[in-house]
Amino acid sequence: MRRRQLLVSALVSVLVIFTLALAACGGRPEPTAPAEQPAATEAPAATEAPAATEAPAAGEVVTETEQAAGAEEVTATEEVTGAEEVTSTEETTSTEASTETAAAGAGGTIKIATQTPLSGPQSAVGVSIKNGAQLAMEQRAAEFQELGITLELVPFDDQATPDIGVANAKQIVGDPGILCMVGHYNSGVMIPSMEEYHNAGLAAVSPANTNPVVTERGYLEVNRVVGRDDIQGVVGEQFAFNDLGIKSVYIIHDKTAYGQGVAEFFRQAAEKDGMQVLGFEGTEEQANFDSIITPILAANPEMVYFGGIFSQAGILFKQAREKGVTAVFMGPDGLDSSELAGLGGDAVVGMYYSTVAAPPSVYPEAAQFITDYEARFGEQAQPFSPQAYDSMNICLDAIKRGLEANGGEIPTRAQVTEEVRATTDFQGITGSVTFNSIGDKAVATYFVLQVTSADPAEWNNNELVKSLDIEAPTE
Ligand code: ABU
Repeated sequence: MRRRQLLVSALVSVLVIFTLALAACGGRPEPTAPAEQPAATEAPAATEAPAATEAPAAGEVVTETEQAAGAEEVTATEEVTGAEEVTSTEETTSTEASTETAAAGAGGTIKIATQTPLSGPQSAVGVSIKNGAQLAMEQRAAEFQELGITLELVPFDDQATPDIGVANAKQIVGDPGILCMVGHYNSGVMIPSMEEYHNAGLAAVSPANTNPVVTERGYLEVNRVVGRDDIQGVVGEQFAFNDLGIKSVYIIHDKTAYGQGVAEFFRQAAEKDGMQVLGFEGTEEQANFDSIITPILAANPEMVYFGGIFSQAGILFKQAREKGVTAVFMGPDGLDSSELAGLGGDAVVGMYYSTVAAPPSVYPEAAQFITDYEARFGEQAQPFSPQAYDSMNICLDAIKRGLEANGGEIPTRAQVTEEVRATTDFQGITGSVTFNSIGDKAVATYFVLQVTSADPAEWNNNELVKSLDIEAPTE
């Protein structure tokens, strides 16, 4: 018995040494198995912000670039105008990429869903995300047709509302023809919806969600091509403290998982640096911010930081300036939309925002996308649309690898999920994507930009003042 124990112990030691040696050699970690499924009631409410924990240190800074000159100039065309009208939980009729019929005897139809706000105040970005994904699919329709596969886009409107996102997600996973999902825009919608994707084994690639929880549940199905708020919040604070010399801040957030979450990360970093946090308030107000602005005026901070989305921020900042708030304004990537300039006007000129998206002009490989997008949709792409283009191509590449492995037979969801997570050195228009063991982009770029014009058509010409490549944590 004792001999057997010694033998087992020796075998375990050899295995551990072998595993450590493999890791030391830089071997790509195996995808994490899905974590134990929490009961549906355990999924946090979308409006519930993550508990404040110690501000995590940003991962290793791979490269840091100070931008002396402004972003590359792009030709401005029309401003994005409003949303497509669709029913909240019904599939819209987007078959632009699927008009051709599959060749006789060939594989059939493969569907990919999108979920974003296609109506409501956040629809400018939501529609552009859907359009970016659609453009990628349309551009590859012929390639798949040659394999006998008709591609079909199935866009859903989550209205930036958690319950609608979940209801849509149930429909999405209920359609066995859907093999991948590109979305959401709002982390607060993705977090409850991803329980459905996870339960159904459906791969999801987010072009925009930055809340850490999105990947921290360790679901094999859930991935994102952008950075995380535990890093973004710290990047924003360090820019404010170190580069702008800000010593006091008043923080407002929108009470969502995203907005409150990133505001908490900013606050924790500020407190660590000794910056005075003169206020930390949440509000769901959309129109009249008097009750928020009065205490800001009394506190007289050097900076007002808003954790939330452009549709609320533009109005808040405009009213704050009108009421006499002279502080520097700042916020995270939820502010990254030309709609912020449209709503905020001169009040937002000169303000700063961090983002994980950056203008398409920052990415040399996105030049053709910019042209194609404007030709196809008659307006400029919004932030996160290029990321949606890349997310769709990651789904399509994974499906194609599955088709090849199956000798042309349509792959299962499980195969597509494994193939998406195995994405390594994908060369997208927003850079190279390798997913780490929990589905984060292994190294993501974080940008700080300054708004240069009140003209929404000039949004993509905002001045890039800083960019940092930072490795994501893996747990
Ligand atoms: N990261 C920008 C969109 C907001 C969110 O993640 O909820």
